[in-house]
Amino acid sequence: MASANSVQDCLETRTDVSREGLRQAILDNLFYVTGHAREMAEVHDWYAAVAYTVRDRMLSTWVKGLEKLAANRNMRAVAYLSAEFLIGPQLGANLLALNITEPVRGALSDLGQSLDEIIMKEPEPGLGNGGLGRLAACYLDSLASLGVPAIGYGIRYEFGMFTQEIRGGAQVELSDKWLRQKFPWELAHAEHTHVVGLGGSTSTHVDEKGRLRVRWKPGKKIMACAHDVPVIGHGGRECNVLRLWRAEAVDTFDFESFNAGEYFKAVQEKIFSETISKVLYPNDDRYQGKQLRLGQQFFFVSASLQDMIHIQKVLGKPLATFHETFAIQLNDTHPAIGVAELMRLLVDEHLMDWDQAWAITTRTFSYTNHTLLPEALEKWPVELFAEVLPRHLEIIYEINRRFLDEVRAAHPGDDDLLRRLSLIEETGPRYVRMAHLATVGSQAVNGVAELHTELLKRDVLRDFAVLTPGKIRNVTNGVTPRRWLALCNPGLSGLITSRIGEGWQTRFEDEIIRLEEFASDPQFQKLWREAKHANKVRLAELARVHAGLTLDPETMFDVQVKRIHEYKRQHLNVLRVIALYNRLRRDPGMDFTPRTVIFGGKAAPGYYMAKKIIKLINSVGQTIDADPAVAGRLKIIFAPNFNVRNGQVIYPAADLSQQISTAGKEASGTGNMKFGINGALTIGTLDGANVEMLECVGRENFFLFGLTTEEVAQVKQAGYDPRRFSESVPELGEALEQIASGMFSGGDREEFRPLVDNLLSRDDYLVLADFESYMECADRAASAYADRDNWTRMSILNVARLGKFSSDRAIREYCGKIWNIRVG
Ligand code: 26Q
Repeated sequence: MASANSVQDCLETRTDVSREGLRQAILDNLFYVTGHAREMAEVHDWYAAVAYTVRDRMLSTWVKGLEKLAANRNMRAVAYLSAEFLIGPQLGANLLALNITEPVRGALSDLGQSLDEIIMKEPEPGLGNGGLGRLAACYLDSLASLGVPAIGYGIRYEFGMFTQEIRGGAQVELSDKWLRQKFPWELAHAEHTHVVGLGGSTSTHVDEKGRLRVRWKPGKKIMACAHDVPVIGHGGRECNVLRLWRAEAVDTFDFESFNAGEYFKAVQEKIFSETISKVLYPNDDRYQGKQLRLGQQFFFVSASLQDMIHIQKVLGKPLATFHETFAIQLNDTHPAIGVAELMRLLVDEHLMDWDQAWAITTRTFSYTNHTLLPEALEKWPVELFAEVLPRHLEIIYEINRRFLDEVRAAHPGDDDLLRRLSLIEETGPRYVRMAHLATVGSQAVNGVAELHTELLKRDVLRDFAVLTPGKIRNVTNGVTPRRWLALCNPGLSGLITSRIGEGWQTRFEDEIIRLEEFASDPQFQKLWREAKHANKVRLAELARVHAGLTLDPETMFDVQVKRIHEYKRQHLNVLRVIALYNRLRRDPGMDFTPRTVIFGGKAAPGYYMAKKIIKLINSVGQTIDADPAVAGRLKIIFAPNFNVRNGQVIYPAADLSQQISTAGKEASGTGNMKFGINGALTIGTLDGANVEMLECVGRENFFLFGLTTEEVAQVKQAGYDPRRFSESVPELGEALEQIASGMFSGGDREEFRPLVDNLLSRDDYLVLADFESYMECADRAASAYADRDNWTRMSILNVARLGKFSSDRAIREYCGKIWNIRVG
């Protein structure tokens, strides 16, 4: 390992990567860092010892990464601002990046320990809900692997995403105490702290130089403490940092109250301060005007901007060139308050004039939109905003005033346009529109798939698209082939590498296509099938041990794992399973591809319908399980607690990937890509990135069904009546009738009434309209599966042609189209 000067002074036990050296180091860390005697150590202690051993081996690159940022005065760094980073388990990924998995495995085996067992014991930092949080983590991996200097900025939630248990078929949420044992990957940096204000009031005064100035006197002050997690690039040569802020009480504040004899108040202030980074909101579909959430957003954004300004100073650069040092990416509108906060820091704190500050701000920020669902667009009631961030509301008004003046000058007399573009919604109660703030404050806005970007330009941001053509761009999402193939699927990875070498791990978009050549090779097909089969056995084993479920690896694994949401239409999938069940019961002798339909995903705790869907999946599963007539042919199961770790076992085991959202609703989807690069074929609608996946793999290798976005609009336009479908499609009517009759709920007709009633009366997501097309397509997929050789050929072709969906490609596009950063 290359060693920086500072490292040369250190003991070799912290850098040696030989099996023997690692063995020594693990023992050393076990004793001196975790404080355990070898004889008494439990799996978790061994985990910690290994983690520290690996962390030691990252530190020289880590420190060099920071030095590089500091030394390279002309380099622009990415600051990726995200309320979520779903980084997943770290040990396996870091071992892979450093290429020391085998020596560590050997060292542990010399110590009588199993690396695989230790890896399974690692608590997972669940600092995100789903796609958006995981995307941020994939992008950090690619940034580091491509050698692009970057800092991820987010929140160190004490409680991440809840743990899901299934009791009596229903979701139960347990709090996620991922920090119960120390998180060995982070370094807490007491020296990197910033004070963040909240609430209070503003006043104006004329300063000593005669300038009119605004003073914000916050009602509360909170300290943000940096906790840094290393993000090592593939090959271990580059290291970036994920800086997560933890909220702490500002000591002086305590003392003020304390000295005034208000001990109780002092302690309460402390408790409030720490509340800010306490818990992740487990909501990924519906914006809720919760005061604490706005507090969280401002807290991490303000700390991050202060941190960047501090770095700018350390670099000895003037604030006037801030935008040359940093390209700030807003991961959805959650950090959009940064636009107003940077203005405040520049204008109020650093006395810059407004126009210059605005020029810098709008050259610094870019914004990624992840949703078209109107109920998911963030808008804060003006009154609440004024309470939490009075100064920022004034700044937003000022931004809006100047912005609308410009619009008025360009489009005189168009008051309706002004109303539509305004940062403030004024029809009824007034709201701050965060997507508008993010768009006006950014130099570029992007959607996350071609279709999504087109719809953004047509609907949600239409007026902006007309006003500033070219500002709204597309960068289709991608996933890291390191975690989502190399790490999670060693069997298939080894096979791929045996034919095309290991270049695909770093140049996926160029190299993986070379697999095409082997698609019809019978020997290769056989090995490909064996790798898939082994992954199915691995999943079955895990499901048995951890959830008491029995899965038969000889059946087709037909999988839908993702957050539970009506627009993702898990209930459409359940209706299909019920219809299949009915067919089997009617005609036990029928030709039928034996199937295991696997579901997984969390429902937001307050999302009633989503929870009903989980209950329905489990209820149908029970009923089918209890029926000997279909045994061994059809099974439906719900895999509890879908998270990154479980995903790493589930994606590689899937034969068929369900991507069945209503066209126009799923911005991109990234699970579709993870399934695809692990050799699952997709059954899906023309939605999100499915469209581009289909283009890449070819229609003949994709199971396409359902209404298009345009057809969805037409059906709704014409006055959609779901009952027409339940009446005219016998299998559909029958399934709905069975659910309503209590067939899956022990005769209880109330349990699923809300679900059935909703489908029959509203069906906002056109489940019934797409049912017939879906059934027909799923039948085609099942028949295709029966032709093993052809299925395998299609599976190989899918993997070979999905190179585009690497997050390395996505990050290169961001560098070129959005950040103006050169990448080697
Ligand atoms: C907002 C306000 C208050 C509380 C919570 C939230 C909140 C939190 C998380 C809103 C949305 C999210 C997450 C959204 C998300 O994951 N969207 C997904 O992003 C993926 C990456 O671009 C896409 O692939 C998916 O299509 C999109 O649904």
